[in-house]
Amino acid sequence: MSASEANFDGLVGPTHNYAGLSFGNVASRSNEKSVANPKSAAKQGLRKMKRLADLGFRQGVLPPLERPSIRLLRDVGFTGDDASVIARAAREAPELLAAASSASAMWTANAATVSPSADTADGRVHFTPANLAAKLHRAIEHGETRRSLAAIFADESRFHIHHALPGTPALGDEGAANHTRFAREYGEKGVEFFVYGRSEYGRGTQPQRFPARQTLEASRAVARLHQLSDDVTVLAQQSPEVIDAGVFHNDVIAVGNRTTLFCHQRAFVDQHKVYDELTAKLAKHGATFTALEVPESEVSVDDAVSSYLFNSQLLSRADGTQVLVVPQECRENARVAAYLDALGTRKTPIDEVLVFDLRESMKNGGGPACLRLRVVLNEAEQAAVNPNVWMNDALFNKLDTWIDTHYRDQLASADLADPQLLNESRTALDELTKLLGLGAIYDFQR
Ligand code: SUG
Repeated sequence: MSASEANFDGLVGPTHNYAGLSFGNVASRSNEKSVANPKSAAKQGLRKMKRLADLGFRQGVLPPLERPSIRLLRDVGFTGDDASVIARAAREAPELLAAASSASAMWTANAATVSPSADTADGRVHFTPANLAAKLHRAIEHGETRRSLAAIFADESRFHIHHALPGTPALGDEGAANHTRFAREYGEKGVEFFVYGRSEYGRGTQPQRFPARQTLEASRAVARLHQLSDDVTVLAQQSPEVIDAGVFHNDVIAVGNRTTLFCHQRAFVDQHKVYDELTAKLAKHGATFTALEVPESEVSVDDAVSSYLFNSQLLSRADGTQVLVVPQECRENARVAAYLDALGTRKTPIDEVLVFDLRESMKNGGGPACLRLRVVLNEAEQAAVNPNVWMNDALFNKLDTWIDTHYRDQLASADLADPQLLNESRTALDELTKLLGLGAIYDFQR
């Protein structure tokens, strides 16, 4: 059956701020405590969705989570009414209040790992929400994420939404940011490529400076849950030295689409063996694998980390040509800009480059690819998705007005102590769930 890839972008939530919560993510740490602009952050993300939808790409939206998370603050011992909980947390544990307030669910590449029905033994689309066990502010996402996925992909005969893996270091899972799916056509059986940073029980090298968030054991568990056979699964280890250079997810150094892998020369351990395995397994499904590898001599790993060249979206147009969606930081790095300009003169699988302003998200280490969850859907599956989440002129206008109504222009770290932020956020989310027809997905609505 014919299928296409839909991208579901996370709508930036009203509490978007810079709290320096992600050790190992260079941008997050270096922008700690700078003043954020939630309204422009949300609009930048929304404009990306709209422009890609206008270009004919299938585009959906995923709602933000309830933040600040009063549940987290109560779980760590703050009591009283909601305003007292926030006031005490602000006084006694501002770092926990910051974790409870992060709008990090916007980076939906970390929401879940998704396997298309063409690859799974039971012929359903499988989703495993990521436990995001490496960081407190992210480890509190998966329960709510699961509820919103279940509200959007509700038909259990077509969609299987698993529970997150146990949230423990041995099973640290960061979702689709460390997963790429290759196939000749989206609707055909393909190869799912899982990239991990370390193994809990195996031997092997580990980064020394920054944490490896994804384990081999977690990747294997997700492949098992999704009923993927060996002939559709390839596992590879991310180079520990690039994790130490700030590549905290594989999607900061590699992106794939259909039969193309666009990546840096230093992305993986035993990189050529990885290509060989992808080539051999894809050949079994009639597909010819191509790696477009960028050498260190043209773009260094540091350039890749600061520009987010590989945190791009590689999208197929209807005629089969491919578009690379990059953040504007790629134009501001001379070597990366030169590489992108040279693409036009070389024979590569990338036919066009589109540049987006995603500055607000980028300052927290989230580029175009972080902001989207890819879901390959055949026609029947597309028809089973909640229709209200598809981006079009009407939804764009509604969301644009909704952002204008509910979002602050600025948010500084001190503002997280303001109990009014919780009320504003709840009012906004309540209206959003009605607008998207999602039912009661938040705790405060129950
Ligand atoms: O998990 N940043 C996110 C960025 C996630 C990017 N996602 C992908 N590469 N797919 C993270 O590190 C920063 C929040 C702060 O510091 O306020 C943060 O969570």
